[in-house]
Amino acid sequence: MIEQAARIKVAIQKSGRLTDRSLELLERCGLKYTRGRDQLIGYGENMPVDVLLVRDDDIPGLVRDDVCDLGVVGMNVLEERRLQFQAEGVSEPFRVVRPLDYGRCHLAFGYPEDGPVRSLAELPGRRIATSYPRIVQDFLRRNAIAAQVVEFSGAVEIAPSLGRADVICDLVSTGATLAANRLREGETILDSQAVLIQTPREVAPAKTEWIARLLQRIDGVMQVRESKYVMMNAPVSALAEIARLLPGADAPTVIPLEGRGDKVAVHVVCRENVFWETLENLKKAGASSLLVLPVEKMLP
Ligand code: PRT
Ligand code: ZN
Repeated sequence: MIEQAARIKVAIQKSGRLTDRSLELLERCGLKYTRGRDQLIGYGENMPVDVLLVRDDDIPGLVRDDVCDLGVVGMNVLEERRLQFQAEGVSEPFRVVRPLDYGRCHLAFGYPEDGPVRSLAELPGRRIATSYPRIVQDFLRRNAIAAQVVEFSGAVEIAPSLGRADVICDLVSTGATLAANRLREGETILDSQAVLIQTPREVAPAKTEWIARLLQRIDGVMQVRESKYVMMNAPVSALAEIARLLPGADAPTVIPLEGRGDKVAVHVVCRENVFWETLENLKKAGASSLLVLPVEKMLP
């Protein structure tokens, strides 16, 4: 049993849009855990890492207060909290250590299709409904727009039809919600994705090494997501063209083929997806017996 003080606590969303991908990320980093009866903590069995399952809005505060060492949260929630902490005089409550490339969305204005506001120029004097009052206020201040922010905790998109606001500023992913509420998407004020945050304060030395290992594994997981291992046979004369055709390929391994004259086997890791078009072009360049395999793990 590893002593309690040396255990790393990672906060992730308990149930919502980021939950599955966040758990999957930790599992792909090798973490096996058992969930306690209260379901709020997953205890790591094979690593000194415990997972706290909480509301996403609580995650920045848990990291700021050092209840958790790491947390996974959307940039939108993080930025809203950062502005709040800033107003309270807390300068660096947390540090963004990795963008995680999921949970992508953006915070954008939504203008009623038949309303008078069509762009930022017509915002002065209007009411803006949003769940992100600080981000919107900050945007208005930086752009010297005098408009009123009306805070909504949910269902922001119906505020204009209820007569509670003239426009909205809300998260958009596909745009379907805006369209269903007869709102036209306007300017984006924040691009968001899930990010890993860490406390900026020094952690116990016993934790430092495991945090570093976890970050390295996360890098590995992110890298292999799109990576492919490509194998083929090819004439030596085609090697330069093959290297040009393969996207994001590291230095290929070239292996002589017994008794096949100038033909060699080429093995290469591509850091991007390999499409049919690429394989067809490789074949045209002289390659044969092409094989594309997914990469399971990678440690640079
Ligand atoms: O209970 P808890 O507080 O933990 O969850 P929550 O309800 O606050 O958050 P949740 O699970 O809805 O979202 C978690 C995070 O996912 C957000 O903070 C964002 O970082 C990210 N995310 C990604 C989104 C969306 N895409 C998204 N589309 N969060 C919300 N939406 C909503 C948006 O508010 C709007 O109502 O989906 C609607 C728009 O979607 P489209 O596809 O119609 O454009
Ligand atoms: Zn929330």
